[in-house]
Amino acid sequence: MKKIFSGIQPSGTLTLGNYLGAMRQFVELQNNNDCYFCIVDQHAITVPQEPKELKDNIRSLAALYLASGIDASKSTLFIQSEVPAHTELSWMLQSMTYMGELERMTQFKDKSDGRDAVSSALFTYPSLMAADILLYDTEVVPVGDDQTQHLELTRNLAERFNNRFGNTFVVPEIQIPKVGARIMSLQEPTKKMSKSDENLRGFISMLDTPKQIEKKIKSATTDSEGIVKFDQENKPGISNLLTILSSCTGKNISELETEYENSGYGDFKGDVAIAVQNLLEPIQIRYKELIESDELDLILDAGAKKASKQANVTLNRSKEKMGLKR
Ligand code: ATP
Ligand code: LTN
Repeated sequence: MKKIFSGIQPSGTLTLGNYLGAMRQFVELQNNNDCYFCIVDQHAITVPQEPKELKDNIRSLAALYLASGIDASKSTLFIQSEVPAHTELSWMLQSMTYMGELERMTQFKDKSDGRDAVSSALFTYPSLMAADILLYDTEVVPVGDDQTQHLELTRNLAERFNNRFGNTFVVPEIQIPKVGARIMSLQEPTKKMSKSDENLRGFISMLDTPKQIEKKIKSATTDSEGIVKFDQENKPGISNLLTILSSCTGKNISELETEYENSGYGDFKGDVAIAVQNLLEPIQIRYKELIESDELDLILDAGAKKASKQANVTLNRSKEKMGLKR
């Protein structure tokens, strides 16, 4: 039984990438581990958010966690801003994070690129993420592979704190899925699929209708070779669709290459669309029941209470070590 922590930003409706890269692992892990899953709303506000939309996205993400199979009797589901220990520890960790480390973060570079006004919170985002993880004595962090650099910084901060002030934090390990760790944009398959992409045809939202799913997959960028083969460098579009089909069906890529040896891209894309529709349909049905229910609020209240209790123990321990307590 291991301590697991992960977070997802309520910055839009979750994509197929979020589900295959992160959420699906969470559901498996909760059966034999002590899991904390967080709606990281304070990370979402590092870029501008419209208040009404943010509120809706927080609720929608909570419902999607549950609809995807997170079971509140097994896992602790909560909202980051309802547990103040996260920002408190984040400040302490910022005092030990170097500017140079933050400047090297590729997510910061990607998200600040082209913006006129970049918030200081976007820059210090990784220290808050480290606090999220370290507060729960987390041993394993299941994420997509875009989070590798942030996890490395978290490990460095935990070790730096332990070396300077004595053993305080558990140094966490990253866990990345074998297939689906980086689902790419359907329109620009060299870029990761992202829920905040301005090109709406680039991502499949978990709440897209079957028609929308079909349309987006049918219009996905491919190549002119006409052969269904995995070759990330020369055929990024087809390789991405093969990864999606493999993740949705459980068949491995070479099996699929053989299956589609004599098929055109049209038939292949049709089957990818059906596989995605089949995967998302039951989740969407449960989502519709949950989104209006009071059950959702009860689960989030209980989650914040349980998370606070655990987080405050670690926060007090780290304050004591730093000399912040009387
Ligand atoms: P945004 O686009 O707003 O930056 P995001 O979708 O990239 O958001 P999160 O919502 O915080 O980021 O991601 C939640 C989880 O989903 C993380 O574990 C992340 O690694 C994973 N993830 C995000 N995008 C993908 C993707 N394209 N493929 C696989 N996993 C992904
Ligand atoms: N940075 C992550 C979201 C995130 C997270 C976390 C993931 C915030 N805190 C703690 C794992 C553990 C992202 O952008 N995907």
